[in-house]
Amino acid sequence: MTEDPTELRILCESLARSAGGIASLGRRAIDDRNRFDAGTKSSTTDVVTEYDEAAERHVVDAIRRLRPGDGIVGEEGTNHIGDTGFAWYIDPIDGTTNFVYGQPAWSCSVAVARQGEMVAGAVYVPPLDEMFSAGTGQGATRDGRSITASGQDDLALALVGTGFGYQPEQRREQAAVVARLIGDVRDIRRLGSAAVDLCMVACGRLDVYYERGLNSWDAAAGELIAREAGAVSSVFDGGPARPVAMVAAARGVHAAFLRLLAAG
Ligand code: LIP
Repeated sequence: MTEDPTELRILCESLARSAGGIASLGRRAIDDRNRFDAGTKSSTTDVVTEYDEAAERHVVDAIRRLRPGDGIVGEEGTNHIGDTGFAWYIDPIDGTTNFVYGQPAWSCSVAVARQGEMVAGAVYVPPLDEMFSAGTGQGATRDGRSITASGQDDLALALVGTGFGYQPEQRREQAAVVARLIGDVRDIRRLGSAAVDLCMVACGRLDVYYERGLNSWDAAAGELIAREAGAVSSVFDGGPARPVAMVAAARGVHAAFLRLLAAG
């Protein structure tokens, strides 16, 4: 089995695109029925559909067929321990609330790590028909064309993305942070998909993204794409990026944003 980041990146793109095809069929079915059926997970607002599950099954089956022995972690319950040193992170539909409501910010995210370090990842955004991807040391692309994070160096002019968890008290605390930041930046956007947010930073459509409480699968591909596009990623106090307290920002505003975040 290949260990080449370029070949792994191509496989990530293929798997993300195939997940997007399954999800898009579901989106059209929801439109045709003019209603959605969804289960819930961590709270009554944390929804999951048959399309999340079908897309994850498709990706997992492909990985197990093509790369037997690799580990696999998926949002909808997949958790295969591998013995090859490679592990895959699958978010079959990131932004499921947007997906069921027909809002545009939802995506299919596939990433692969080697010995715990992400080496390739892809985020496909079906409503935009845009494929973001990166490989370690290869830079990042949107539809095969190189992308870079913004050159923004004035925090007061930075467009900042964020998101909220599914527990009411956590959301109130997160909203209080937004209320504290909003007067010191250009504006705030809550797109609804961490993977999309991170890709927006990667191509300069956002200058900063931050969010507490993500899962590995939400951020695995998007953080690599943002970093390979020249953004700086970290946790809120500046340490190495982790989903629990994710920040990805244009290099010119990253340090200033961390100071603003800490000032509360
Ligand atoms: C979503 C994240 C998003 C967050 C949402 C939700 P999901 O993931 O991508 O950033 O703000 O609350 O957690 O649950 O739609 O896959």
